[in-house]
Amino acid sequence: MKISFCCKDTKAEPWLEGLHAALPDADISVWQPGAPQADYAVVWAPPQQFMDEQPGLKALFNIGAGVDALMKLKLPPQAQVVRLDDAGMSVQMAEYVSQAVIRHFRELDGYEADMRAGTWAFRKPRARADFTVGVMGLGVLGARVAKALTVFEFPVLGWSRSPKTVEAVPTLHGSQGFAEFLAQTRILVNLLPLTPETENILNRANLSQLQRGAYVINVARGGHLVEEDLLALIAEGQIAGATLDVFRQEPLPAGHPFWSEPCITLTPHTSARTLRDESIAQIVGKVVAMSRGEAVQGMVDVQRGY
Ligand code: NDP
Ligand code: OXD
Repeated sequence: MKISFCCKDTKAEPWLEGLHAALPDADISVWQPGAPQADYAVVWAPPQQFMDEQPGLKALFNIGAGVDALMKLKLPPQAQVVRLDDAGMSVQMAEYVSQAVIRHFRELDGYEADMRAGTWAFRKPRARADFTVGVMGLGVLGARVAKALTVFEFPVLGWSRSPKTVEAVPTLHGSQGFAEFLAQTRILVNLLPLTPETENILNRANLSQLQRGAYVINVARGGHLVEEDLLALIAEGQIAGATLDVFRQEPLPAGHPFWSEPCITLTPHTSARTLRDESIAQIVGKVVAMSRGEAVQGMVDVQRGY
């Protein structure tokens, strides 16, 4: 079995070591232009040339949950696309989003600023019931985040494309449920995949339907958010602020207005990192299963785009 590794911005050696250790009989190497045909590929944002030169690939294992970069390419005709299916990401996402929700709800940025200024002062406790958290996307990550927030007794509401059941979380779905979802939401968490249907979904028209003073947490993709609309809505007071982990251009360019907007908390696409050991174990398990003709979890529907 031949496996090709083609992952942008990823140190290859430890991945190759881990894959070799688990699959000692496989021929595993970093892809170079002109390399021989592989059976399977481990990829992150590969170039089109890779796809063009590897028409015989049986499966592409994406070392992330989001496959939007892959969906922009013309893929080998028979290749199945397999995403990371949690692999240690959902607990990270649950802790990141919970801290962002709690930090906003408990006004911790304000307290920190007060204390730094030498001011010992109290703010009136806010009513949890007024802070419904709306989670867009109830997949592997969104469902875990929604459940985690119920532990802190926030009212949580979920929204997905098709009807979904998440324990203790009321849900809405589709375009028919979207207006009601937005109207009830005070803290909006985006965990949708980036597809033609969801691109720019965090725009003026939709964000204006949130409760006044709403807060936005975008941990999915920068392409979901119309950045100038968010900045304008913050200036107008419709949106109180945001926590943003993902951006249209990454790294966020110097001089971008987000750097200096005090109501926006920024992190560098780090809310749920790919964990190498967990990911290698998952990919190896799936390579073995697929080579035996068995079904695996985390198959991407290329038509749907996620
Ligand atoms: P999943 O594919 O498991 O879930 C996607 C969810 O979004 C599903 O509930 C799906 O609905 C819903 N959805 C898709 N399209 C629409 C639509 N048009 N309208 C309404 N709902 C829709 O994805 P994950 O939970 O694993 O990951 C979500 C995203 O998080 C990834 O695509 C990636 O972009 C991002 N991510 C970011 C990371 C970071 O570090 N910032 C790390 C990892 C992922 P249905 O259930 O009906 O199919
Ligand atoms: C992912 C990511 O999609 O890291 O896994 O953003």
